[in-house]
Amino acid sequence: MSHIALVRDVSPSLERCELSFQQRASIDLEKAREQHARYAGTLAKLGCRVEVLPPLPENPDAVFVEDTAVVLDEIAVITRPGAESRRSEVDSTAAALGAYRRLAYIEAPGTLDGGDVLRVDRTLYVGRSARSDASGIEQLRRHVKPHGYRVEAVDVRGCLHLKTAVTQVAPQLLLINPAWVEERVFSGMEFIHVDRAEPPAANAVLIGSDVIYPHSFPRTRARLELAGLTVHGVYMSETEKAEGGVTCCSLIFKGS
Ligand code: CIR
Repeated sequence: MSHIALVRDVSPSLERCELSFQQRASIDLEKAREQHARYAGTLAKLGCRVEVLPPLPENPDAVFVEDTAVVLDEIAVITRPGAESRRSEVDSTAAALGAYRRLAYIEAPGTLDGGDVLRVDRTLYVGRSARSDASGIEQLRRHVKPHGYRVEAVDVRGCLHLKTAVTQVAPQLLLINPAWVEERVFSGMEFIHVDRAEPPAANAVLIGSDVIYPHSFPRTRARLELAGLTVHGVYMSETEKAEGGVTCCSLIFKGS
């Protein structure tokens, strides 16, 4: 099954990004663009057809396309991002996704960021975060229930999104920072913990049996490799300064 990966180039205004937990650090735009191009190249190498969304130079966080939609095999739910500065990003994502999926929308006053939605089989775990509220989560539940998905709201603390705290790295295996989200909500799953020295290391992209993972977290990467996983390293230092991880920079879904 081939995958499509939607990405968007780094905006020149990235340095004015939203920040919730980190101090503002100066971002090398050239380097950010180069790293992003290599990230897209890794997606292509792993079999994704990479589609580049139109640039949004005035939207600092527009490279983090994951937050603008939740794409399932049956439907795409266009989000209403929790940060007001990000709301205008969704139109171009919707225009692109309309070619592949029936669209549904999170409506005001609800908010939802795609970074808060972790799909494991037919369960969508959704972070109750500063970005995703009860109304957004309930609207998502209504849209996906007819397609056989269960929505499970999960408390997250200390980080931006649920997927900053936990992502899937193999069929029954989650990579998790247990200080930010509790393991017990993910019943039936096994876990790899991030190394204590690398709190933001739980964000990985899984494509088939390949894991895309930042070079920034070598200790946790060693744990993934010890578990027998195939890891493809990417440099993400510049988007990490904007609190973005590897999942944030793409929307990956099955093509036809
Ligand atoms: C934001 O605060 O919205 C951006 N600076 C970072 C978004 C990262 N996205 C993600 O984790 N899915």
